Amino acid sequence: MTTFTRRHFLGSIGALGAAGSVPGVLAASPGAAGAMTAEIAGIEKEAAGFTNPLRLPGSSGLFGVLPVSEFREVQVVRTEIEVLPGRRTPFLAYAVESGGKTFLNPAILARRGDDMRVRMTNRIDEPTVIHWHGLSVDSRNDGNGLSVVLPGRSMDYNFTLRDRSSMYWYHPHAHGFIPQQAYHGLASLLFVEDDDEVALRKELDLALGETEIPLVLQDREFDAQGRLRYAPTTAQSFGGWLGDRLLVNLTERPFIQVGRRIVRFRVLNGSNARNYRLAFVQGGRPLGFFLAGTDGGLLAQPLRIDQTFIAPGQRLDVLVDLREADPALPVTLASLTFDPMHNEGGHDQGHANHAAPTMAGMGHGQQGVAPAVEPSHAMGMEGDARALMRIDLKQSARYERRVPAVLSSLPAAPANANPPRRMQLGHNGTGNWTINGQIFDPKVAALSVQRGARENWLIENAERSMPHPMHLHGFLFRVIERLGSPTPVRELAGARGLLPQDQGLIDTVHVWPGESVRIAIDFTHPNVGDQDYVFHCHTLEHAEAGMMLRYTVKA
Ligand SMILES: [Cu+2]
Repeated sequence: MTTFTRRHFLGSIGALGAAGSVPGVLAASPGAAGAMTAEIAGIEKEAAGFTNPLRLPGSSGLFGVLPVSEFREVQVVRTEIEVLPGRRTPFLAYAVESGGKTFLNPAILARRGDDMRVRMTNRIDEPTVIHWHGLSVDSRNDGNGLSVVLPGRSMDYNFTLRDRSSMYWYHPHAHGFIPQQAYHGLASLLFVEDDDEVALRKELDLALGETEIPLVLQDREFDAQGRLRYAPTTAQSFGGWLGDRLLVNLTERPFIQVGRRIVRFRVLNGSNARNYRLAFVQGGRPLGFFLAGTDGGLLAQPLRIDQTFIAPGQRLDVLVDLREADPALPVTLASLTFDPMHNEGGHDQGHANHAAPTMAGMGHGQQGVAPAVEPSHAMGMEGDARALMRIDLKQSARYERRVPAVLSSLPAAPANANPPRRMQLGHNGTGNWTINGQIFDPKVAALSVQRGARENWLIENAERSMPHPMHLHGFLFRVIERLGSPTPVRELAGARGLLPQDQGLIDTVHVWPGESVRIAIDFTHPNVGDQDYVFHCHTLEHAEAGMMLRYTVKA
């Protein structure tokens, strides 16, 4: 760790940005640039030792690519896989047999308009259910946990994939079991493709698994036998569980080899609680890149940025032009230093004191939540500068493509003068997170909205709180404005306080301590009858500790 603070870094970014549409870029100062160089040099040194080839989606096995039309059954099973080299790790997985091959956690491929018709059978000893994260489906198929599948039982999913092209994902959603089951392996990707998607792949000559690479970011802790360790203390059940090892596609310390061309990375933060500040770095400085899409698909235009946060549940679609890189050096995908703003214990907001040993404990100084410092988490602190993956550059065929100026026809966020519905995020001081003062009760619909209504919601996070990535089931939405953002967030923001991801259609919005974020939701859908969904924090431990509400869309 360097002593370098986020302000130094933030003061120095943006000097490398090419396009003019970057929100919040600031002029570099020479002193800050030196500190940034030192931080990034440390990250690159860490990445130089990475020796494990990145796990990529293949034609079978773990993350095997599987067209949605080629399977009708998925089983939730206990199995073993090799996560750390030479070790067998007990693991939970979605298992599919198709065409004589076995898939674990298949990367499902669909065309917009395709049907998902699959029977899920629960072969583990706990209730579970699959939630199709980001898809707009009726509440039964959403798998929101209001009904679950008991051990030995099955559930049939049957719906049409109506959403825009994007990388969605699927994971368990049985309340009481979500963080453990997701942590032990239940999560994978679902790609929906439409004409915009096909056009982009053609324009940039992209191939999934080769020049278009999904990256699932997760943090995990292992015991001496190579088993996943998930044993949150009371404080961690409230604050969130952080693993000390960073995995990309279940590969620790990974590297890949790619040509000097435009490479597309489709990034999912599949961690329970960890946030990342993503950047591509080389030679002590960040390389700029293009944000092409968010949770709900492509932006209207690519946005040139140097870095962005990604919170649990969120996805980013990025284009990196490696012709801008020095061919003699590797590029590193990094998570840069940031203040995780865990302010729930009342220490001063805005101090980047993540290196203090109490930061991993969470809840310190707060009545009813015991402080807990896990020495084994010393390397697992959120906000530390870390290397995620090394990207080695190789000679490649002549490549002269350019990032297109227009990606999609995503309309601007709808204006709405109606007074917003307020969603106040907080906690009760005794270990539960709350929305509007309420702890989640699955039996109670905390609010109802009318089908077809267009609403603004104002999500207000308390000053003494933690960042909360708030996920809405059933509908994607747009961000209208951010107010009261803490300094390091505001420094990345453009007009109306909006961050780069706020330019897209999203299903999960990150709300920092002290922030009020206004979102616009269109509750139009084709489903008949009342529909019940949930709205919750995607820090999985926060949702389990109460930060979820049930809502009804009235027919
Ligand atoms: Cu939260």
